[in-house]
Amino acid sequence: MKKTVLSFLMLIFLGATVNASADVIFTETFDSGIGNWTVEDYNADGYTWEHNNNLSWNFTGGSGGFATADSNMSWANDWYDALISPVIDVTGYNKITVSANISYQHDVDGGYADVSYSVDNGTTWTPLQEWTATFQGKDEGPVSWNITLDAGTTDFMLSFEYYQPAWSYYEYQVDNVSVDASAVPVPSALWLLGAGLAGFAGLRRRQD
Ligand SMILES: [Ca+2]
Ligand SMILES: [Ca+2]
Repeated sequence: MKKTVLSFLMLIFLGATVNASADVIFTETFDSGIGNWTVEDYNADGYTWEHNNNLSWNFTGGSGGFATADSNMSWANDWYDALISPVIDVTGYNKITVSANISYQHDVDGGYADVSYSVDNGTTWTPLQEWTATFQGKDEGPVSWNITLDAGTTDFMLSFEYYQPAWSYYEYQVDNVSVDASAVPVPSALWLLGAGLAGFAGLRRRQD
């Protein structure tokens, strides 16, 4: 009896241990460029996301270089541009935590900065957050989002989109993007719980 209960508890403990670990599956500091991210110049005006290495202009709370969609740099009339991550392999994971340092300086003319993700190679996007007021990571700290993926999901992408309807001094900056992932906690814990209970029931039957 005691041995069975101990085995049961060990199974639960093993389940908890297996599921507690999270892997860092993607990081980007933008310190040496925008890496293998892609840019989408949706308004096709030739001005879009770029790398900036001027520390004194990094308002995200990050360090070194950063990615920016900077209305002031372009003198463009409007902005509609996205910074899109490479495809990140999430095979075997269903819990994702995305974190980033963000700075968005909102202009009186309107506009927004948003973050969204895709699990179908960029065909559809699910919003995580949209800012329509100034938010600066140097004051607010990094931002993070928890996502539960459907079983069988393999591809994960992030998009940082900037819309600005008129010329502005302001900009959307991104730094220190990180994706943490952990493996399928619920089904494995349930399986272990089931195995433990089955063993316990078997012992009870033998005792009867
Ligand atoms: Ca950086
Ligand atoms: Ca553009």
